[in-house]
Amino acid sequence: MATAVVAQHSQSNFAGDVRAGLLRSGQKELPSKYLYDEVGSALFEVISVLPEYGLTRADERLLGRHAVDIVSRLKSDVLVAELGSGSGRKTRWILEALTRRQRTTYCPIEISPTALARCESELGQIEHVSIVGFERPYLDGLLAAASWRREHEHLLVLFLGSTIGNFDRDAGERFLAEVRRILYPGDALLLGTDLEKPLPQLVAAYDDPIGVTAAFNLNLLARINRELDADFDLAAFRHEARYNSSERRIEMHLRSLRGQTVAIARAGCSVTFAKDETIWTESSHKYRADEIPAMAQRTGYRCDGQWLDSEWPFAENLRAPFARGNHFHGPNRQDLRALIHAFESLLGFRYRLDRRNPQMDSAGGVNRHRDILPFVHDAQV
Ligand code: AVI
Repeated sequence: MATAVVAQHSQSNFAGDVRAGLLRSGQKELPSKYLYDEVGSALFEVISVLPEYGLTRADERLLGRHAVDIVSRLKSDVLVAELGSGSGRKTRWILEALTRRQRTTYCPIEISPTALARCESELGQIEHVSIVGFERPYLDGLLAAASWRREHEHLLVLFLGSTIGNFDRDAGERFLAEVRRILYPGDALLLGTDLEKPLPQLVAAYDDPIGVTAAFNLNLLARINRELDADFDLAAFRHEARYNSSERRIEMHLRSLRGQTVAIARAGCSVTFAKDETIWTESSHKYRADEIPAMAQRTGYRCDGQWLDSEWPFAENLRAPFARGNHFHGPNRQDLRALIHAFESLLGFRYRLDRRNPQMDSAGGVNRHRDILPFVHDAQV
């Protein structure tokens, strides 16, 4: 029953966002979070192994090489929370390094139940790791994970894969500052950032020759056809990846190849496109390694370490929250727990995969480890 509520709730957001984005004056836009339905998520997995798209491999390489060093810089007894865990593959390195010194609770935070299940099957077999997944938007999930930790535990927040690059720069900084507000001194944030690189390399990463990224982008229109009963002719749109040098970002667009009108029944609208008009579907901002410490400072952190990949410019950045004067020490732990519990009983649900809990283990399979209370599902931040 909870799943039905999710579907209804998220579909009405989807319809509203599609209508707002396509009927706005000026540049038409669709939020990039809608690229990731089941088909889009599967296509993204393929993108991540394309020879032209080195980002995911660089992220994995850095974590594989430096996880032990990264973990050695953390205070002991760490609870790991990951924002947008995806399949969880990269996280294995960090969890394995941590389990050399402690039992570890890992809290993946995802709005996609499929991604959470994939993450559990990827990481659920690591000894001494308990997984407590939160099917929530990032900040709600992080608050819930923060309330889960025990008195002596520090939080390590993972925000990998340069997902920060998909936020506009200001919004990204506001988001990191919000994360900071949930952290206490002694906690840490590990942030993956894709770096600037030569233009041909950058464009090829988002416009690969076999067309996987084009399919990933066009799937957004196919998804609108499937879920909102629209009549987009996919052959009348073309994927485009352009570099915006003043904003230092790759933009993905869908270009209308002719003048056309598209009906979107379940969004209650029709949209007219001029020939060559585009829908902007995603931004992927690129960074310079040396701008990251200043960005950390602006959002309430200091940089405790940076690791760079030599094959594909990419940086893993370890940030520690600094206390601004004496007045900021994170939210009071008891207030936070009370707030979360009130929030959970009103709106929340807890998705739990706990391999340490003997009652759950004796119950058997993965699905029986889930303890689902009623919930309201929101769009991802
Ligand atoms: C998830 N995100 C970091 C990817 C990126 O590179 O911005 C999404 C992506 N879009 C096209 N290719 C990959």
